[in-house]
Amino acid sequence: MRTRAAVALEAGKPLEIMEVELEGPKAGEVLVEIKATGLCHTDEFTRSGADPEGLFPCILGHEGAGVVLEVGEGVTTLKPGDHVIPLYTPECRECASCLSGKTNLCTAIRNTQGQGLMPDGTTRFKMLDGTPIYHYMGCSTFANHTVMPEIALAKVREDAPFDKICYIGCGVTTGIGAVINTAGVEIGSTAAVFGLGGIGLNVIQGLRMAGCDMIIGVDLNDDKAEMAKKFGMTHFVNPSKVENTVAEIVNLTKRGIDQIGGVDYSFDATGNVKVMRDALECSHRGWGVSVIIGVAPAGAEISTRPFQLVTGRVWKGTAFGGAKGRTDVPKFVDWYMDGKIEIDPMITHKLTLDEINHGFDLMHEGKSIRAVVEY
Ligand code: NAD
Ligand code: AHE
Ligand code: ZN
Repeated sequence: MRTRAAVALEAGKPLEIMEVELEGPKAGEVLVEIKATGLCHTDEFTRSGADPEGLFPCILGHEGAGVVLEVGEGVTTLKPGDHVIPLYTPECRECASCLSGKTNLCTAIRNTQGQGLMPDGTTRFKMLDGTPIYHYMGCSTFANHTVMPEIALAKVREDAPFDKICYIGCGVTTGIGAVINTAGVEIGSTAAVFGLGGIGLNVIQGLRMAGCDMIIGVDLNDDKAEMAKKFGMTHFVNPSKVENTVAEIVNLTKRGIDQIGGVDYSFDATGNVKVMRDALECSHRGWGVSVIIGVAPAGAEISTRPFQLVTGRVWKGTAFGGAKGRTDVPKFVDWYMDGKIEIDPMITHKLTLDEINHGFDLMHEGKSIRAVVEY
């Protein structure tokens, strides 16, 4: 069939909207009509050329929601008409990682997914001249139709609006999951969140749900503070306006007769390795846990004095908020529909597919939290 897509032809170039060829689903695969997709900073990371795994031409997008149109041979858990959220972290429930119960990082199709291919080693997308187009994070939601493995689709309730729940496909689950699954934040904790964008705001929302007493938001852009306050931020630090961000956070959190400051939990949602270091070092001696969410460009490395860890701080990372996609994503959708989590105010812009490059401009200008393309 033919479908419309925003194609990344080359790193660093605007996406080009065009008709592409899409082959139908093979065994174990599903054809999905994408109804809406969010623009995550990770899409921009790859579009820009900063992603060591970036392949071109490709169809980006990994934060979508849609409807099953057709299923391939052997597909048993989905049928045409089902509403689904694509999963860049699938859940096969059979690989060593899934069976370990210790990680959400299913390894069933990771190798081919990282090569921009379907599990059989081929692509379903082609340009009209026959040039193959790579898949992206196994999802490619910047196309009106896509083909996905059955294990990479979460079936969700049918009364949930696509233009809101698409955000559960990455940002919402990543931010809230980082708090609940990865950090395991307890009631009464103190926390610092670096980067108050589409991910950081969801970390803040997760911290409020977990019953945090103090939530310190950190961002270079003062305009991000207003929305963060609405989601539960209690204090704001702009690193460009203080001499030392770590000292500022430590001072805000001094307690006890020793007056040793530091947050119980910190989160990096910027992708900047210097910020990751600050996030670790502002966490409390003896027990502070710092979680890396941000994705850093090719070649970037983190560093700190080992003494920071010797003295009890723990440095962790999280992908998709530690969520097991097929099991947990339907629950996130229920939480949204039951009013337990908020999504609507974070979707600051709605665009058509033709306007998608404007969505990346808004991201660069710091004007959007989430721009969502509706097909
Ligand atoms: P975003 O662009 O919406 O937000 C980033 C925020 O960080 C902005 O508000 C920006 O002003 C702020 N910022 C940038 N540099 C800063 C600095 N030096 N100090 C303080 N604040 C700074 O991006 P997003 O969609 O929220 O994504 C955030 C990061 O999380 C990206 O690196 C993205 O690739 C990554 N991410 C990771 C996962 C995962 O599973 N680990 C999932 C989604 C996104
Ligand atoms: N391709 C990059 C790494 C990108 C990355 O870390 N992706 C996250 C999801 S970001 C969603 O917005 C992830 O899930 N990683 C686990 C995985 O297996 O990809 C690089 O540096 O090579
Ligand atoms: Zn994302």
